[in-house]
Amino acid sequence: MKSQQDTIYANVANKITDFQFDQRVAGVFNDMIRRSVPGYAQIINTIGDLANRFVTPKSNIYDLGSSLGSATLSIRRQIEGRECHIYAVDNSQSMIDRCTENLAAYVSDIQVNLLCADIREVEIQNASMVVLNFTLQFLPIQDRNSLIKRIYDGMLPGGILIISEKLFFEDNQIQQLLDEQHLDFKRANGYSELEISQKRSALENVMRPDSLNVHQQRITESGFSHFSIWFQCFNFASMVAIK
Ligand code: GEK
Repeated sequence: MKSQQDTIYANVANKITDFQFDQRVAGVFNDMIRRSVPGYAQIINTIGDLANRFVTPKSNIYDLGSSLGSATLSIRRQIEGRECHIYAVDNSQSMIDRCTENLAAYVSDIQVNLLCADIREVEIQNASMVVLNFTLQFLPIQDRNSLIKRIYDGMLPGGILIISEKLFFEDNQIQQLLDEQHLDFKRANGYSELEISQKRSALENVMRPDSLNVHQQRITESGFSHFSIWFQCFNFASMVAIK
């Protein structure tokens, strides 16, 4: 996949506007997410491994907030021959356009339906796997419970939901420590203090992390039988829930 280096916040901006998944972001997204999210490559690979374990023949898989299709590609490689449909959904047309190119670059017998739509409006049915890889944190907080409940209702028994998120920690000292460690990760990946602080301001109103407790409660109340965090690096985590 072609991806330019992310320099979006490299120069002083007169005014920092809210972060948007527009054409500029889609063009540098692979570089941006790998340099900003600790463990991203590991999580993408593991999503493929989990697909191999959990996806059942003739079922549906949903990649909600699919961006450039990294999770979809990882899943598709593992489930050849199972006659499944993958639905990759994103409400950014720029992401969908680039994702279409990425998917077309590889041959597969698995059909991927790319939908430019709001994940709150997509019907989930016959699903053996649903992925929310760093997407739930961008939804308004009041819409999160109903989305998880709808996902649960559309899943097959034994199906798996993967939720990866930046986490918020109620313990202030831990919150500060893990936040600093994350900033060090970004610095080590070449982001300047200016880039880090301008991006932070842009995300302030757009991305609102929940705590692990809030995630667990939401998952349990929606009816899932099993829940665990399976990956954590600093304040980034990936969780699994099984119906
Ligand atoms: C990956 N999962 O590479 N409806 C549809 N899409 C949305 C919505 C919504 N309501 N809100 C946000 N998005 C990907 C990475 S990025 C995470 C996911 C990040 C989309 C948004 O357009 C963007 O493409 C994606 O969710 C979030 O595995 O940038 O930190």
